[in-house]
Amino acid sequence: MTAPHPLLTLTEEVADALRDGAPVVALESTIISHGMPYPQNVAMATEVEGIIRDHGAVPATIAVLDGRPRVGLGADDLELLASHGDVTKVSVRDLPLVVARGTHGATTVAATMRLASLAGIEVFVTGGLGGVHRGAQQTFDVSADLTELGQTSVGVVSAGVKSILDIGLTLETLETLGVPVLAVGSDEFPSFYSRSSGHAAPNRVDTAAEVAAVMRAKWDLGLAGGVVVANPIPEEDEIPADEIGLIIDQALADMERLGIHGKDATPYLLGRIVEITGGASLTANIALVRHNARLGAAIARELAALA
Ligand code: PSU
Ligand code: MN
Repeated sequence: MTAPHPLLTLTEEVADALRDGAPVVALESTIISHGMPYPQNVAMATEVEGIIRDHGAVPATIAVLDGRPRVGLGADDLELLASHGDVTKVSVRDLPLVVARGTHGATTVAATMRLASLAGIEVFVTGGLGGVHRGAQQTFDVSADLTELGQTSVGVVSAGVKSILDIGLTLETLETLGVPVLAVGSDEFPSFYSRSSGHAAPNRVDTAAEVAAVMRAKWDLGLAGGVVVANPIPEEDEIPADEIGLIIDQALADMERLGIHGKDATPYLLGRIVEITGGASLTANIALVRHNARLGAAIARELAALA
């Protein structure tokens, strides 16, 4: 591979793995700093790195620390991201700001994809993707995660799209952007807390090898951009769609009443849903990330075997 970008700092472990063509899995940091409460967030981040190692890949959690984009973090870094009050939520448009100012940033799916790609990492595991927000016809609130999926060549493993978003419009936008959407072991596109969403999956796959083959074929064809791998939450961990639906409606109504919008919308909604469910949504969220980590490591191994 070519040398990673000079502005990036890779750990030796990640740099060695990439040089050797060994499996590497990127992880985001907004989920740590703005997606879950402390201390469950740092426990989740640490555990997920362990799961990826146990499944034969090297984890590379990505964030900006003191203005430096970092690929691969240590325990102190994860603790800082989880507990420090002053970590900016960084999507692609925010990257230049935190780098120029020398501050800390937790990267979203979009910014993590971009930094992973600059480092030469092809597989990225997260919980949920950003997408087209409900009411986007008025607010224009469409996550930059979708823009990035349209142009940056990384496969992203998630549990689908939460129904705080408009799932149908999100799937339409992914189609427009030329992004393959693969649901794993399901004919339905999953909705994060629930296995169902009421939307058919654009494509079904049943193995990590199939996912890796689609990713390789896309990029071998010269088609830049991501692949969405939607991995339904395990049955024993899911919150039924009708149950979580009412809670999401309440959280959305609370957000509207408080006038919260823009980049604060997703973090507010996630926090409010944890509050209303008395922590049950957090338990489900952690379970699905674990499940995604196992799949992501398997996909990275299959990709490495194809090379
Ligand atoms: N969904 C989650 N947890 C998260 C996020 C989404 O269940 O932490 C984060 C991800 O980092 C995602 C970001 O990229 O929110 C999307 O934010 P926005 O809608 O502002 O683009
Ligand atoms: Mn937004």
